[in-house]
Amino acid sequence: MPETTMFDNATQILEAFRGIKKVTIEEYFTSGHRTCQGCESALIMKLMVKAAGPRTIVLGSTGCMYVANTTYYTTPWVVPWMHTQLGSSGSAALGTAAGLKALMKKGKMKSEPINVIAFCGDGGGADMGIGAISATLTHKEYNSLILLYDNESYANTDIQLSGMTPYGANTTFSPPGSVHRIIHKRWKKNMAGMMAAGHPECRYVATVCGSYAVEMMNKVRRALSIGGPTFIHSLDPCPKGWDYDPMLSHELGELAIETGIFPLYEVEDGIVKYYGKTKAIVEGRARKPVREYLLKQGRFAHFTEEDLGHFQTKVDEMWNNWEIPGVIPFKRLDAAKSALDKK
Ligand SMILES: Cc1ncc(C[n+]2csc(CCOP(=O)(O)OP(=O)(O)O)c2C)c(N)n1
Ligand code: SF4
Ligand SMILES: [Mg+2]
Repeated sequence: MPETTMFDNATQILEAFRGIKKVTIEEYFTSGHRTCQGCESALIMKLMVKAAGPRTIVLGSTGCMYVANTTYYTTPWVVPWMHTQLGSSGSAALGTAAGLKALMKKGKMKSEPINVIAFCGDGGGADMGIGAISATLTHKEYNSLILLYDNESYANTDIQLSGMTPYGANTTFSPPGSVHRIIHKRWKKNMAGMMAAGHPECRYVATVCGSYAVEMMNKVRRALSIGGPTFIHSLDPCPKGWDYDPMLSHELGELAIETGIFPLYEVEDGIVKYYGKTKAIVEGRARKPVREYLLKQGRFAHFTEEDLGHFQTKVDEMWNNWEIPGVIPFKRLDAAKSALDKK
């Protein structure tokens, strides 16, 4: 069998869409799903596969984007799609990419670059499946994208807190009470920063938000065309878990970025590039107060001024003291020095 382009990790050529009018009209995630009204994770699925195009295999770990999307004989997926175990998005991505390569090498299927995307929720990806994702990001000989859709809870099983749930949020595992108002006191994991910092052979990591759809699709296109394993973290407002009117989904996504809570950036070959409104913040635009974001959501309705102040201080620290603001949490030299001086 002749050696083919697949063996040097050829990928599809997916140019960035230059503006909304240039976006292709074909849909590969269509009607037939049963997600909640205003579900941003469903929008992310639609944009993700639209950006990837028809020669794509999607693998999805258990969670809302599996259960609500493939209920008994119905599915919105037009491309081949497979469910995988809750903590297995990493192994599903790696195994599928390796399987395709082996089949092409043996001449059992036509040799062509096929996109492999595995998605996972925050519970499945940032908690249960983090080891497998990490392993996949070390295998530079296989092309795949892992997209973590972060609705900040184990939503499908009724909104339990995950390692990505924000400080103080009301979930079914952390209901505020009269004795203890704040039950969940841990700060959210920094998934994209962790994946970028810890995997030197992963060429591309990005954060995205569905409120900025064209930019989001272009990050997917970059991730799929650069070669090797890549990782994208998307923050997805969830009307059910966050407790707000579904019409606010888009606005909440914008506010997460404008308050600086969720910075938009990409790390390509070790170089950090901010984009969109995050870039404007880095260049000096004032961040909106976090209360504008938090108080629009029922899950923070129990917050007092003290709680809002604590949240704001933590976000300020991320911008003022981190080595790379919003990306790498090691203390900047001046911030570390003043912390030591205070001791
Ligand atoms: C090993 C395993 N443990 C528990 C479950 C039950 N379960 C199904 S979906 C789910 C929630 C997953 O949360 P997340 O990954 O954040 O996705 P979301 O539901 O929020 O979309 C859980 C706990 C399971 N399917 N498999
Ligand atoms: S619970 Fe949240 S993530 Fe799940 S389908 Fe509803 S809006 Fe989407
Ligand atoms: Mg979740």
